[in-house]
Amino acid sequence: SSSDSVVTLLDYGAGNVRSLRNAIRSLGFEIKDVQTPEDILNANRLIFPGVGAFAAAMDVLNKTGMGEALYTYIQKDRPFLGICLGLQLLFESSEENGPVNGLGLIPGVVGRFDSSNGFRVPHIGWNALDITKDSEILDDVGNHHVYFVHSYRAMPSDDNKDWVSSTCNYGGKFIASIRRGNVHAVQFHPEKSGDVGLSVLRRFLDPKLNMLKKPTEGKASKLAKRVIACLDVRANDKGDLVVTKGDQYEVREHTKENEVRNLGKPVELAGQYYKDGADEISFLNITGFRDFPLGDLPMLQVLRLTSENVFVPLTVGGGIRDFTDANGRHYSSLEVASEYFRSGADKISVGSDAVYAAEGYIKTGVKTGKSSLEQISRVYGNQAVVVSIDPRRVYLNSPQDVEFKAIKVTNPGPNGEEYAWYQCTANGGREGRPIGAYELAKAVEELGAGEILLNCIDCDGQGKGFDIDLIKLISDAVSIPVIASSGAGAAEHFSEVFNETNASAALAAGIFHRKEVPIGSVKEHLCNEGIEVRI
Ligand code: 1PR
Repeated sequence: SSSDSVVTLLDYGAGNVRSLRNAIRSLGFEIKDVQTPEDILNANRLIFPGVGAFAAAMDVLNKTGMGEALYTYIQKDRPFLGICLGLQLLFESSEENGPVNGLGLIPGVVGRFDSSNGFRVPHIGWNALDITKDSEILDDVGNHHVYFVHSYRAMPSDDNKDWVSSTCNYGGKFIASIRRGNVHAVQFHPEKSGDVGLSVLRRFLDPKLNMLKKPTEGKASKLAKRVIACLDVRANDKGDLVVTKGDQYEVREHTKENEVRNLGKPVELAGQYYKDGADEISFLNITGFRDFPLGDLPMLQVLRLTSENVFVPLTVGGGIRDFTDANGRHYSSLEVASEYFRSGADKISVGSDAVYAAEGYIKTGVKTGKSSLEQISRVYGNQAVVVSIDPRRVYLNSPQDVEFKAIKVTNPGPNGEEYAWYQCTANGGREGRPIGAYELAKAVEELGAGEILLNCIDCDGQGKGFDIDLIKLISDAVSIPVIASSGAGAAEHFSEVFNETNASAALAAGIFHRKEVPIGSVKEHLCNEGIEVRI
């Protein structure tokens, strides 16, 4: 193969680079992995997808001599594309676990987003950019949205204005991309930004495309509300992995055979939803609480195959916990999560184990550092850790009837009860726990969750709309993004949840699987209602 079709990749092994590899391959390029600092100096084009925490990344770069090689390579104006942390590391320093020195090529300090004025941190989701300078690789971006996921950012200033090629607004302007000569870096994830993201990679990989000049323009948007398709996955009685869907979490047909409802094949459906415009796809292995996921290799295979063709974020949940197998081999929840990340997941979702961790934390007030949430967020960052809450509504005559947070409900209960609390469950709704959704949400935010997937067993599969009371309660209680889930039955339910609560995203399963309302119609409806979405 000609050297033009080879790109060098600097992957120091700290996270999921599988999607980027898949994206590069899907564009017809081959990857050469950096093994030594010389490989950097000898590269024709180099991509540096920074993953993990700033300090840890700098540590590796310094210890291996890669940092010095990178510095020289970029100083010589060799073709370079940094992604996410790969942009941040070019700056002088970062406040992330620091201050920690960066490569010092670009003036400025990388700081944390300020969540005090209602902006949720991490910044997760789709934004359009203010393109301020001709940057070639952004030429197809225009007013399209691209996908961000980060808690830290660099800000534009007089000192770095020669570098900045686009900015974005999230509680203040931050740098979305830089460009000087052959050196490019982007804060967003092109490998997770659908077709538009692939075009950014393509233009970097094949500079001949840039001779076909187009005017570059783009106007920054608000953070778009996300529409997420969810696939509940489990083995049916024949042992095949199927997408299933419950009614209030009951996934078996009401027939004599009592078979598991089968709504399609996971990889196929995920591919379809990507084409239909889903902003994100979640897989929940709903029997993960009883089957050990690393024993459940088909799920890893589903992720591997899906990530070959799906270039939006993938979340996977089910069974993430410490585990000892039949042979006495112990696996930490971090090992389980790592296997999911390696197989193509961008985020993992923890259900039952988060309930136990939150209960323990509330009881003792002590963070042990040992819970799955703490372990995984320490290594992969809290933007990679979702907590899935499975609450059930319990009506009350008076909020004083329980020790948990109760609210006045919009629709009174069957006996005229005016209040309710939302009791958390574990093991897919099978086990009611002594903790409310409100208490759980606040506790897991402190333990390292970066996002909450908020289900509601009462509404699941009913198609009557989201539980607005619950979603309002939780999205006002935390400063991390909340995904509203359970009950979508019409496009109007999506605008309702975004107009009436502070949810950042809305997730649905049944209406998409049954092809009642396509994702495109949901987006169109939201757009007509004046709600920012990625089209
Ligand atoms: O506890 O860490 O092993 O994780 C198990 C995961 O599996 C949890 O995230 C839990 O929500 C999920 N789960 C367990 N049992 C079921 C079940 O249905 N029997 N599914 C289940 C949860 C709920 C939503 C669903 C929405 C939207 N599924 O994900 O997709 O309610 O549905 P709709 O739009 O059709 O109303 P752990």
